[in-house]
Amino acid sequence: MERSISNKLFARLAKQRMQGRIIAARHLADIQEEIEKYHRDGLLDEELYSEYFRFTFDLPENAQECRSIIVIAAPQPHVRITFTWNERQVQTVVPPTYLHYKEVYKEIRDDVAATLSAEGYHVFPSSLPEKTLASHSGLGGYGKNNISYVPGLGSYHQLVSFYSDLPPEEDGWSEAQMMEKCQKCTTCIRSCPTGAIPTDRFLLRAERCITFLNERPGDFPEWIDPSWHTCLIGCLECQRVCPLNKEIEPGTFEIAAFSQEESELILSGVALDRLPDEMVRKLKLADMTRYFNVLPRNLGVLLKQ
Ligand code: B12
Ligand code: SF4
Ligand code: SF4
Repeated sequence: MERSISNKLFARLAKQRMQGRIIAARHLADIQEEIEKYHRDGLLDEELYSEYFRFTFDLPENAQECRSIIVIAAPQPHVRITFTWNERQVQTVVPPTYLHYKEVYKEIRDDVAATLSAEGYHVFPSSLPEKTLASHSGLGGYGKNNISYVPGLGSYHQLVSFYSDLPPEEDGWSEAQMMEKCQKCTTCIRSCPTGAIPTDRFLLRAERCITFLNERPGDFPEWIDPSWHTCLIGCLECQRVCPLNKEIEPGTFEIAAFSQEESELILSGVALDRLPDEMVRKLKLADMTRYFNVLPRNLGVLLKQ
């Protein structure tokens, strides 16, 4: 029997350990209502909402024929960057999904577009809440840490989504599920240094998450203990301790090493275009030029611990 187009697509993605699902585009309104309801009820921090939640729930103008939303999970590695500091080799970690975030998205989009165009269909960019898509499509379940878990990939994956004119074979929509393992587990709640994972509700207190605080410039708030900041950018604590990630081996890329002199230059806050070419090359390799404005602060906290 001939395989359906979506089966062909997902079989192709599976060769790169990716998994995907398709939802009927008519659920766009459900997704919008889900997010907007949390906002109306005052459960989403205003600063975070305006900075980060740049979702668009209208179909793009050239994509009015869209009939489906495709969501894909792609496994991602940890990145290790070493800095020499006072004769010590300080190894810092950048959690999965930071490395080549945009390039990963583009590669998957091009791959999906090529597969679908051979069948006469197209993909269009979307700007949607991707964990919400992953959970309602059945691709993944939520951990209590509000992160999406996919069988075989754990939480160490990047989510990407697109609209498509490919008609969905099924509706593809189901209730969001919490992972079974979470029923009797509170490990992430206990490991979260800031209390961002609540016990009185499911929704993360994202404004307390270290990631929110160390991705943006400025001084850390006074209530933050510097020792809570353990990654060069972002935070791994609630994923690192999670039993659902125990068997998952995302791989660690050793990307770059910086000498004492180079580390000092970063800490000095010098502008990116004033750095030696070799340093810029290494920062690009580690995809850290995007976060160069917060590196002096973030690295400083790690080196001075
Ligand atoms: C804003 C944002 C952030 C903010 C806010 C996070 C948040 N939880 O809202 C900050 C900066 C803090 C952040 C941090 C991180 N982020 Co972020 N972030 C996003 C972004 C842009 C939107 C997230 C979002 O939709 N928030 C809105 C809230 C309302 O949705 P939600 O968190 O899914 O919450 C749902 C549940 O609570 C559910 N719910 C409510 N009650 C109940 C009850 C039950 C029983 C159930 C089952 C569900 C449920 O309803 C809510 C709405 O659907 C997405 C990219 C994208 N376009 O989606 C990446 C994204 C979520 N981030 C990602 C990552 C990797 C991270 C970090 C792990 C990075 C790091 N290592 O530091 C941390 C994780 C922190 C954490 N514990 O969540 C990945 C997640 C991949 C994955 N495996 O899940 C995404 C999808 C980026 C990507 N394309 O891959 N992030
Ligand atoms: S640590 Fe425990 S409660 Fe938290 S996400 Fe993992 S299994 Fe669920
Ligand atoms: S990423 Fe860190 S700060 Fe954010 S919820 Fe997880 S453990 Fe807490």
